[in-house]
Amino acid sequence: MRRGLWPNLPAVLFVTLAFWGVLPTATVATEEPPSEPNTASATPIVGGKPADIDQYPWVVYLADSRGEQFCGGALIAPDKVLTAAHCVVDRRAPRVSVVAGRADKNSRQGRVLGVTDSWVHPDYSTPYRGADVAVLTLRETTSRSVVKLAAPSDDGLYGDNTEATVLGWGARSEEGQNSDVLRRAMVPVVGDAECAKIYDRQFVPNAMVCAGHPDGGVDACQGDSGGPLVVGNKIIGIVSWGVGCARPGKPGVYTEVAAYAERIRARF
Ligand code: 4AZ
Repeated sequence: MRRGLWPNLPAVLFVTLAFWGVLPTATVATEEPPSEPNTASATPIVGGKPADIDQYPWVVYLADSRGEQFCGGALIAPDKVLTAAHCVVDRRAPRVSVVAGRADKNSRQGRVLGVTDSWVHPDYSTPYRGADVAVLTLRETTSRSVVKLAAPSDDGLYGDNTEATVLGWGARSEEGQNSDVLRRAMVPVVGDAECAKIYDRQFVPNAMVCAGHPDGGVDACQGDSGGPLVVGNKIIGIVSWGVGCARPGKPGVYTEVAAYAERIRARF
């Protein structure tokens, strides 16, 4: 039997590091306590439904060295995964793995893929300044299909009220635990002018895009970070931050993929 604190130190460090990836957004989620009961917390991502991974074969999750899911991602090339910078900035590449083709975390479906490199956008500092984008390189290539990146010419996909789909294994309510199964939800894009009114200087229009219903109820939440926001067969956003989850008047904020498409593609 081991005694004393010292043998437990690696475990303490591990837990600290494990939580670090979600802390920046989680902090904001609790910054402003709900002023009234959160109607969204009772609904089942928040307000979504289970998704068929065969319909979204490129959606993946990131797992820590214990195999625990902590973020989402998307295959954008046979050996590249797009995710949020805040998911991986404090984790070294070999400690993160990518799980592809596994809708149910308790199953052994799909594959666990090693990560050899993690590129974080050089302008990234916190999610509220933009550039919340990272590209992981896989040890092996996959034969799964990939999702296309929205490009600057895809303006139309970012129009007010465009119906987008967000996917993830994150929490189903603000204080809830991550979901065991992949979920999806439809959220309308909220125009830059409107979102700037809501989030003031924390919203950077040329780096971020917002999505959510005015009445709340449907949203990405903790654990969904890094996951995709898609329109048709294109990824237009990466789950980045928000104030709580699914609160009325507080849309989710996503990295604007089109704004970073060139830098992302340079990693292929
Ligand atoms: C998070 O903590 C998080 N409602 C992600 C998305 C949103 C809030 C929090 C958006 O990872």
